[in-house]
Amino acid sequence: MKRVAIIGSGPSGLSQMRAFRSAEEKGAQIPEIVCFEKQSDWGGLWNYNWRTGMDAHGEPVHAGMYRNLWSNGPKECLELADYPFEEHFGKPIASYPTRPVLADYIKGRAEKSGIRKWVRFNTPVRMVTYSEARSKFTVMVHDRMKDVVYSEEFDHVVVATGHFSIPNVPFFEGLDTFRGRLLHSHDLRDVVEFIDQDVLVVGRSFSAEDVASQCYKFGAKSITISYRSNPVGYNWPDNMTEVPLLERVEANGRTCRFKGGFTKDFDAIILCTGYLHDFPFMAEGLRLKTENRFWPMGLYEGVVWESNPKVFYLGMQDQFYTFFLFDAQAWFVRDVIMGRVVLPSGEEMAAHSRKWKVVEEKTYATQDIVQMIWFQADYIKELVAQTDYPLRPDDVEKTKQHGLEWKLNKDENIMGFRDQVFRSVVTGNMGRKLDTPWLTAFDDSVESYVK
Ligand code: FAD
Ligand code: NA7
Repeated sequence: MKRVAIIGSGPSGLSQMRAFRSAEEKGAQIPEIVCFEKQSDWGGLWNYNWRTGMDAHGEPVHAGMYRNLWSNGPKECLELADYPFEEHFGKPIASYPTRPVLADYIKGRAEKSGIRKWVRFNTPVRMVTYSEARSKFTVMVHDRMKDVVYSEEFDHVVVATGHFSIPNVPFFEGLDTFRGRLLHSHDLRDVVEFIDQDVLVVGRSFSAEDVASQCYKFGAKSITISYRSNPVGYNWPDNMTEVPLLERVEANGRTCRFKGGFTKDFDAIILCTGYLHDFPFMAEGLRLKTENRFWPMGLYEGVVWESNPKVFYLGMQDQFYTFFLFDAQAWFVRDVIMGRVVLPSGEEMAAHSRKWKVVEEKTYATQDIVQMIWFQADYIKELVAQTDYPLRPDDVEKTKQHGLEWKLNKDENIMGFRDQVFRSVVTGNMGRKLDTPWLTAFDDSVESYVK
């Protein structure tokens, strides 16, 4: 029987296991599945971890979500097609769930699927190599509970380790002399430490936007967002402002100088400068090397490692869509492994990827997030059309409207967009309006959100 190694049991790894389980439930003979997970539970980034730096075993802490993080996109753009939110919570809920609510939801489907037996927790993967002669992968892992390093052979490897956990930390002149609190957003756990403080947020993407908004919500004195390329551009409240890129921290260890000459003193600097795609456990030749893009190169249909199509990467794209994007990918990967989808030749795969890349680059050139969302929707449509994933291309098409509305809502009120609700393309039902608007809701528990 074929053996498949899945590395990581975050949302992507769970999607992969669910895809195989779903085939099995329909009577198919599936390969043997082994999932290696370095954390002690599944859920990936959605597990809140009070630790920063190293975990209890001395492994880099994977999860970088903070208290009171709410989804930054509508749940109707991530709902798992075979497990609606209504099934999990027993009633409609609002459209921008908190971190604990989303963690509970993804774990709910995994538990229901009975796949825990496939996962070896506390087991980081150290190295994956391929033998042409044997047509097998050797996966070397470290069982941290027994403190034993061992290797096993597999026919396929699915890398689902995410790409938002190794911080990208640029240096700015004088940063090493800064006397306030200095951190990357990966190490942020609670913004209450910034109440009444002057906070500098460096970066202009999703993390910068959300961390800055959280600081405002919880009562920072002022928030300054420093952008490299363009301002984020929302209609920010009065004590929030955008300035060009940080140039240096002055010798007094407090004053920051920005391009164009603006200066201001800060109590804290939060680097929201993104993450690195980093897969040190993949042997050279199997290792994806890319920036955070909607179309990373080298992956046919965004998942098949073109240089060795027995290796797959899940969720490696920049993400507007998430959980059902991972499902769409996982169903496709499953069908390739099970021989239901036949891959074209290497040249054809590369040509197909280049075609998508051209469209992606044109889309980037517009600098229009809605165009990027629609690009990602088109990609998902192409994937689901090739498998029996319950979400159909027409359903995905409908979510494009959600993406557009999401952007318009943010343009209208960046501190109020999370109060809006959307219609599920899975159940056809509207989300339930929030009792307490996001701006004044300080309890992110499942009980409070779902009540
Ligand atoms: P991850 O969730 O990163 O899971 C990867 C898993 O692999 C982890 O469990 C990890 O422990 C394991 N792993 C890593 N290395 C190894 C190894 N060597 N061996 C074994 N196991 C390993 N998405 C949204 O939809 N909405 C949001 O609001 C949202 N907010 C976000 C906020 C932050 C701060 C961040 C960082 C991301 C956010 N995301 C959000 C995006 C997020 O990437 C996805 O929702 C999702 O978690 C990606 O799933 P994944 O399984 O691909 O990766
Ligand atoms: P992103 O989306 O990859 O964005 C990274 C940001 O960091 C982006 O604005 C970059 O600027 C900025 N950046 C990167 N390097 C630098 C340097 N050297 N100087 C200044 N600015 C820099 O990561 P996020 O953390 O925002 O989002 C990742 C996930 O976390 C996402 O799924 C969210 O939902 C939460 P640029 O725009 O390229 O000029």
